[in-house]
Amino acid sequence: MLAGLLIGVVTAAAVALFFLPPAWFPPALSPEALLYDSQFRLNLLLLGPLFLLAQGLLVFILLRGRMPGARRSALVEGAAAAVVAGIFTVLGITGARAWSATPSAQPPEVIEVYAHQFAWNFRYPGPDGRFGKTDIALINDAALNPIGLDLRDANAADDVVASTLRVPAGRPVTLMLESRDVIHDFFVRELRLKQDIVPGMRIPYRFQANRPGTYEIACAELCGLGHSQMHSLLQVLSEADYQAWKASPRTAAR
Ligand SMILES: [Cu+2]
Repeated sequence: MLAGLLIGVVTAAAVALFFLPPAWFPPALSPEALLYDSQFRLNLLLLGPLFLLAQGLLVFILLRGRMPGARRSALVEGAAAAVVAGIFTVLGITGARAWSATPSAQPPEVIEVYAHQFAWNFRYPGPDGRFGKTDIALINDAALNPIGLDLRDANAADDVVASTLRVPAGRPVTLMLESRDVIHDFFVRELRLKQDIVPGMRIPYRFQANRPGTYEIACAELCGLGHSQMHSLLQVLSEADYQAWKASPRTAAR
């Protein structure tokens, strides 16, 4: 009896959270984020009623107690399993489509993202369009070389390393995500993106931000004592502002 009432209250509270405005997502920033939002709504539409039905039945059965002489029905159980399998197949196919959709064929702006305990750095290739060499032995935070840029390499001379991520609005960007120590996670709410960054791997993420503005980048993987301090900013600039920033001296990047 008590368990039934408790489950009823918890279910009602969980459903109420979806209707309170502060708990909802901030406006989407990219076409990819809009796709993920529609996938999320589809999940909610298909699974929400099923969740309520299952919880309602559970509460009903707990309040009513065991019925003498009740028997299992293989037909009902089989039908329920088939409905659930059908729903998950549909969600699997539509979800895979939303995740792999590439809205633009334009070549992307490539920016490297370096995560470490407990800061973010972003590298741009500079006017030559080429990333210079890096060497783990050259990493030196005190000398303002957090990514180990090898300045003996000609391609590295014009590379820009910044602590704020600036991207142009309205055209595709590919981030190459790397970590120099432990697992971190690149999280921007407006992009609907949470991507783990695994040491030893270069993980690409392609997106297109369509609305100029400033958005928070947070680390979403508990990565040590300073984890809560590990955040930065994503600045989406108009094309003119982005080109002006790129043309400015490299000290402006800091
Ligand atoms: Cu982190």
